[in-house]
Amino acid sequence: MLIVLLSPPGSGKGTQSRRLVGRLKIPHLSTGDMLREAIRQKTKMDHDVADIIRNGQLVPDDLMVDLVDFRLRADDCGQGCLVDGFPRTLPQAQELDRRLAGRGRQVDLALELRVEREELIRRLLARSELEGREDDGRETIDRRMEIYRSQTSPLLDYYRRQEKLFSIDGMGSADEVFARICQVIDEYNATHRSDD
Ligand code: B4P
Repeated sequence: MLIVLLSPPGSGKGTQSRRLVGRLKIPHLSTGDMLREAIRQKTKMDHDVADIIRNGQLVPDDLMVDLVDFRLRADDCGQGCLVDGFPRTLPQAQELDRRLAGRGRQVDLALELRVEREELIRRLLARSELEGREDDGRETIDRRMEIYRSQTSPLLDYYRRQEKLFSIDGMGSADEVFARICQVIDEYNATHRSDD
């Protein structure tokens, strides 16, 4: 099962993905983690990714698509993958679909975690205290939220039109949110097994 997780910064993408892959036994592909790791390893890239992330902007689409596509072609993703934080723009989603279709594959499910803006800000500021992530400062959070609104949220309609979108209440404790996600996935699996 190929799942994409689309949600605003601070909505719990990383938190829930780590739990979900333990249950589904599929790899977790977090583009944020991949980029941070590339920065740590000083991997040579065509763009100053560290600067882009520090400023809360989006890394260019061509780089992101190549990075994800390369990872998805690995053997361990053959039975599926949970892609967290990608796609983030319409061109990323369209190119992902095009490349997957070329291999007879597709995105099965797109999950959205819905969290109120004040709570998103609260979580990111709390993480900033704990982990000191450079993109969790107040001004950068606002920029990331605006980029989510203008560039990523149109993807909700893109997947809704394909009847793949499931929106989940992301408020409450991480355990509560996880239980809701599991319910959606269990229902999806039950329906799809009975379609076979
Ligand atoms: P990400 O790493 O994806 O950053 P994020 O949106 O903040 O999500 P993350 O998974 O880290 O946080 P979560 O909501 O789980 O991206 C970072 C940057 O990389 C982007 O800004 C961009 O520059 C670049 N990038 C990544 N993908 C890209 C793409 N496809 N195209 C272009 N650029 C890309 O958690 C946040 C906090 O909330 C945590 O501290 C967590 O503990 C807490 N939390 C979670 N759930 C909670 C709950 N239920 N209750 C209380 N706290 C909770």
